[in-house]
Amino acid sequence: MATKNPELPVETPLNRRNFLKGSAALAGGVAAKAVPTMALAGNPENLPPNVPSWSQGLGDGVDITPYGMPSEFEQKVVRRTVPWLTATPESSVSFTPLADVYGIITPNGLHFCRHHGGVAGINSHDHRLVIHGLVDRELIFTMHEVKRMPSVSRIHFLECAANGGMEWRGAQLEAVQFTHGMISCCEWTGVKLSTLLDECGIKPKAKWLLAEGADASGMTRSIPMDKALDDCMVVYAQNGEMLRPEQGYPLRLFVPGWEGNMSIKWLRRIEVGDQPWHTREETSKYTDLMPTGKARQFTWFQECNSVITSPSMEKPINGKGFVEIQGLSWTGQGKIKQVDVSVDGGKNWHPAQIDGPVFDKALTRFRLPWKWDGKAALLQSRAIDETGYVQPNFSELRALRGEWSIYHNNSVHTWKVNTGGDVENVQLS
Ligand SMILES: Nc1nc2c(c(=O)[nH]1)N[C@H]1C(S)=C(S)[C@@H](COP(=O)(O)O)O[C@H]1N2
Ligand SMILES: [Mo]
Repeated sequence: MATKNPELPVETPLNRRNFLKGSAALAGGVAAKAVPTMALAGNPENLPPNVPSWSQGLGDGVDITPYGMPSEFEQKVVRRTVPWLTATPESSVSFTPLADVYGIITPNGLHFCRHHGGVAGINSHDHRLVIHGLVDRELIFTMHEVKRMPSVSRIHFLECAANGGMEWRGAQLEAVQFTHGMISCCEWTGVKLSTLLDECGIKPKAKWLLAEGADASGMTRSIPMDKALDDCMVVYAQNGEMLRPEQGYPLRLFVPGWEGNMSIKWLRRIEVGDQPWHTREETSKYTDLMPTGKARQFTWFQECNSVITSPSMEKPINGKGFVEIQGLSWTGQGKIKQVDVSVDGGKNWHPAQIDGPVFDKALTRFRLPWKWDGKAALLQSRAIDETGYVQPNFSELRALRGEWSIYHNNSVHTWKVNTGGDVENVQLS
């Protein structure tokens, strides 16, 4: 599905009076609240007590969809792009529809994409991983050889360092898909990088790795050896199937909790060295411009962050009464410990319920039951991770970092609920 910027799936708030009128008519005057809201949008011929069209004949056989697709009625749940953001789609980003995913696992077809030179269309039989440099044995692995090695499967988020980056200087984008959708979370399967390095034998002087992709951008990143041996993986599968081409098929580096750009896709080469390639001109890195005019570098891990995904601009409130506030939280430094939610712009905080099990460096869903009284409200979430770090608000973050960064915006985010139930992206001073 190569849909570009289809209309956002906004659920229009229901008019309360129509709701009551409609349900009474359909239910023949029986208790209005017993009729589900969805019924109002439906074709009366398919509604009780009629037999709907899909019950009147046989459906498709088991052989119709060898590889299954989502329901045709979910066509608006897709990745989207912001056309003005970049000059070309080959060096750009698409966003995960965070308001329309459930639980903590991102379906493979909805994983955000960030490419610098387009998707490399690799034939896995011809793909090789070369490991060389400060090693006892320089080795070339086929995919078959990589898959023969002891494997691990782990659930981790992957987040672009630029997630939220367009909001540094003010509220700008009109969907949670765009304010926070450069994050996804999958079960990744592959070989621990330490297992591969053991196979080659690293020399005592080895302190850094260079990872290189086989795409047209030939993207490279330097990884410190401590991290490489700690929890990095060379993965070939995501959520139970081989990686999607967009995610680096057939092989990618996965650096848990760190900036997405270090998780080199279409991984073809690892060079072992004694110093970072950052210091050499041929390799780029991401830096954060500070108010002083100096830049921070080696800002590798993704700070503790969270966002409310419903209500949100895509999920306005349908009338007064019960609303479950829901959202996602994450931290590159371990596990989420607590998430607080405010409905009054941060004056009062309420501890949210955390959906377990909570995984290390993984999306963590939170919920808070709320009764909306129909008045304007300012919704916020604030995550705390197991190191005790508390997600900052914008004034705290700007005091530290200014507002000229592109990367690492992990500020508390605010949604303003208006009296009609629609939601706006705002920033509190
Ligand atoms: N070879 C290669 N690896 C790459 C990139 C790329 O363009 N080429 N983009 C990086 C960036 S900036 C990010 S955020 C992640 C995005 O991974 P995804 O497209 O699977 O979401 O891949 C990283 N690895
Ligand atoms: Mo990125």
